[in-house]
This record gives sequence, structure tokens and C-alpha cells, in this order.
Amino acid sequence: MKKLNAIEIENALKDLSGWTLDDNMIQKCFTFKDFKEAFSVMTHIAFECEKQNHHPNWENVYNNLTIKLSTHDAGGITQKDIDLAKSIEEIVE
Ligand code: H2B
Repeated sequence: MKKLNAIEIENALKDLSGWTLDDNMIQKCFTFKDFKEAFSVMTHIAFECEKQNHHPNWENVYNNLTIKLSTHDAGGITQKDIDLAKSIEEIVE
């Protein structure tokens, strides 16, 4: 899949509130009520990732979840990352 250029990434992020480009990945930090809620959301996201065959770099510390997306195979951001970020937003909402 084709890597998005800087302008394409910037445009895509306009529809993704809170997501930023950092270190060649798009990323967002989420805060939940507690660990149980964070892990429950992570489980939902994990199933969606399997469906899309696209997987995050993520870190969970108690009720905080940081998600970073890039396409390893392409060495940058692709539409797959944008699509997964949108799905993650729908799950978190
Ligand atoms: N996830 C991400 N984030 N980037 C990839 O390039 C990627 C992936 N590739 N999940 C997939 C799996 C690939 O390794 C398998 C073999 O299809």
C-alpha cells in the first residue's frame, strides 16, 4: 500500500480529533475511568485490528492508553492507519 505524503496525512488528520503526527506515526492518548475500562476497550480494538489485519503500537498504564499507528510494511503512514484510527474512534465513542 502507498505511503501518504505530508499533505495527505494532514488532510486525513482533520477528521481525526486528537490524533497527531509524531515520529512518522499517528498517535493519540486516551484516558478511561479505570484499568478495567481501558482494557475492555483494548480488547474491542484488538478484535477490530484482527479484522483489518492491521495492528497498533500501544502502551497501557492503568487508565491511560497511548496508541501509535504506522504501516511497518510501507515504512510510513498509509490509508490503513487512517482507517484503523477511525475505527478506534468509533469503538471509544
Ligand atoms: N500492522 C501494521 N501496523 N503494519 C503492518 O505493516 C502490518 C500490520 N502488517 N499487521 C501485517 C500485520 C503483516 O505483517 C501481515 C503478515 O499481514
